[in-house]
Amino acid sequence: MAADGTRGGRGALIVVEGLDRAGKSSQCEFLHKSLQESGRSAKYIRFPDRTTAIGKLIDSYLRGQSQLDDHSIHLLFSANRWEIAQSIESDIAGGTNVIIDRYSYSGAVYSAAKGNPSLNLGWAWEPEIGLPKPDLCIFLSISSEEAAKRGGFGGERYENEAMQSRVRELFSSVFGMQRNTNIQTIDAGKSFEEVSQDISMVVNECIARVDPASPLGKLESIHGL
Ligand code: Z5A
Ligand code: MG
Repeated sequence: MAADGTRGGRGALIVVEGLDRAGKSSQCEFLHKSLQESGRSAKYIRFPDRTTAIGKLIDSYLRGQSQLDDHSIHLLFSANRWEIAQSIESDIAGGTNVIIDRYSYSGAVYSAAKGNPSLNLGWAWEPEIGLPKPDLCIFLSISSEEAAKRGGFGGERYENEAMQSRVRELFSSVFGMQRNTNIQTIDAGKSFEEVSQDISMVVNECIARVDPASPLGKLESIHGL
């Protein structure tokens, strides 16, 4: 089955990015269910995928149970994507729409936001080059005031205001420099239903536009990083 429920054709790769508590996971789950209910083949993946051996190292680091050099943990996050890249490509080729909750953009900005002088955005993006390129990247934009209303930070690393405000600036730099990538910013401060309607609109447009004859792209270097 193809992305739009007809025979033949490939699926669409849809990435959802955003700051902490923007609603990425709840919206991805809802989108996944909606696509399936409309008869489309769909899969939901989230990064970090904490179930793999690499993912378990990441989980332990995020919970503060282990310490790792900034570059090492950065490369583990990237390796966690590479270990699943082939299966994403084959799902897409087989006509399944794949929804990804956080991807390379989170990978680059969270590591660069640490302010390590030998780990800037340019360095952080390099290991992402060659990974499957999204047909659509949705950025769920939320103000720190709106995010604060959704409950306090959890106990994980990076869940503090200073880090989040650097992440916000870096997301805007990375997305501002993207050429040839379909990035759609959606106001995630609205009600859940309003946000899901906005998401559904851009996703349906993307799925309708995916050219069955053109294969999934690969992430490229970002000019200016
Ligand atoms: N990280 C990294 O450094 N490098 C990488 O390569 C990757 C990630 C991939 C863990 O990520 C950390 O890893 C993260 C980035 C870093 N660090 N930080 N910060 P994660 O994805 O596992 O984090 P998470 O625990 O899933 O949190 P989250 O993604 O930040 O939350 P969310 O998915 O965006 O939000 P949510 O769980 O869907 O919703 C949050 C709450 O808001 C929940 O109670 C909802 O019911 C509520 N909600 C959702 N939408 C609404 C609306 N519209 N109105 C009101 N309330 C709402
Ligand atoms: Mg989440």
